[in-house]
Amino acid sequence: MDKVLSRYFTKQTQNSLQKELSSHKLASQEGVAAGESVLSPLTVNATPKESTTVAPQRSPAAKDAGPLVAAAAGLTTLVSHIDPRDSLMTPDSEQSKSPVRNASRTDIFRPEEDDASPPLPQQDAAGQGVSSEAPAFAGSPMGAHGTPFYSAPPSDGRFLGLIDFILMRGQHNSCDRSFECCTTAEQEKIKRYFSLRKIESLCDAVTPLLIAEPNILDIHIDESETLVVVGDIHGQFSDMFASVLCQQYSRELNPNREDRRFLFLGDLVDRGPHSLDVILLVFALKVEYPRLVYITRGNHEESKTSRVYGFLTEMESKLGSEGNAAWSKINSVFRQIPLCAAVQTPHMRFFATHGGLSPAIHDDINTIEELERQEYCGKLTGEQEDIVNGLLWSDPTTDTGLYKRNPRGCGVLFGPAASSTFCSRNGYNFICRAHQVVNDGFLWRHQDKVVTVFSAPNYCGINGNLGAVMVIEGTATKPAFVQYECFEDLMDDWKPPPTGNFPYSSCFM
Ligand SMILES: [Mn+2]
Repeated sequence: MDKVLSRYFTKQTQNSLQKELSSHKLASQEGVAAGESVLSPLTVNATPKESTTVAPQRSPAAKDAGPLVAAAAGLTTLVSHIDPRDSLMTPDSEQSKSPVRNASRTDIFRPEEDDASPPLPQQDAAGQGVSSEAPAFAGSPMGAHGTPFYSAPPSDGRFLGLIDFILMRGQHNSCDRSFECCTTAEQEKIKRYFSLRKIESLCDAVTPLLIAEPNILDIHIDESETLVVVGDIHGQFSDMFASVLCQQYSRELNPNREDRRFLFLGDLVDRGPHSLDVILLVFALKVEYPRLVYITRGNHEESKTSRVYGFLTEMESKLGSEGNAAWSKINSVFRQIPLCAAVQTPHMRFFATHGGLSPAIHDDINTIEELERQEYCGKLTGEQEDIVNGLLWSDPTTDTGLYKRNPRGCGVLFGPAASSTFCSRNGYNFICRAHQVVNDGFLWRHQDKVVTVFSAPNYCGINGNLGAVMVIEGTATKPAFVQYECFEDLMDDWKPPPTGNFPYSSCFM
């Protein structure tokens, strides 16, 4: 365990993680021991416990099943090969119906000397460094490095440099590098972008965009578009960069090379080592491309949770004396994040949220639309609080038809009848949610009325699960899923490609 933790997490987070894993185990035991009759379905504890779902360890056979193929051209191709024989779970009838599409992705690294450009954006006379970024990077978050992340024009322009900086950290896999080991140029960028002033500027830019969005995002995908639905990331920036955002990098595969749209279902922060990179990148993409990037709130986008499960510690570690203020500022943005989404394509319509349902919704989405989401954990009525708790914390079950107490201590367990009734009354084909580790990265339940998507592979470095994203193409009649292994595990065998032979100019197409 120690070996896994030391490889996977920065030293600063290892101690807190060890503590958390211990309490995790306790929470799980308590959940099993607690009688259902102790609490009514809507009773919540003041201090909700975290997930009690822990997947079994990955078998050696399954780990070996993720081959790393070094192509002769020097381009490294990582293929997530999912063989049914390597399945970690006993196949059940629901799971076997899942439409599976194995992932194939192109490695997106480029050689280190690539770091010589782009030039640092120049600060203006007042030291604001804001307006001057736009011209240098306008329309090209990747700057001189290659194709822009999005071909669409940016809405603001001030945060293209930040996007470029964080993408470069992913590209060079440099997040784990200590500050002292970075080059002077890298150190300057870290000080510049991971500063309270920059974070406040970004938060002030993203907040009005989020406030303007309704509690239930109304997302329409037309025939030519593709929506990538992303479950929990939990600070696993390497996996988000290499296996989630590659859905956009590989857009040459899309019809008409359309930009792919993303819907993040929350739990971007906590637990993993790089919540700061993850949240700043998603916020910056939201500001610059508001129609291409959407976020719904998870139970970790909440100060009482992110204070305890790693994000605050990470912020204080990385920003020093500014860490607490920056963490507070980001948490003030969290309060404005929409609660769920209704996604409509020409061929399907589904409801998406982080956790799930609540009996307080009464199968009427008007109850969700009417509440003041920024007042969650404070001024909402008890009934409204239960609605948000359900959306952020609930889990599906087959132990009951409708609802029962959730051993997490917050939200509820909702059964097949609850899912079916909610979908039929509101015209949804299914519910997509995140919030639980599942071995294959996705799992259909409730006769295909509920799908769980979890995008953090080998969660916490110990779960051995695959990650997955749900890909909704405008022409498709059913969702597809791209699965992937943990990037850090694959990196154990990764060797940098020979300098000069690496065809990096095409890697971001
Ligand atoms: Mn969650």
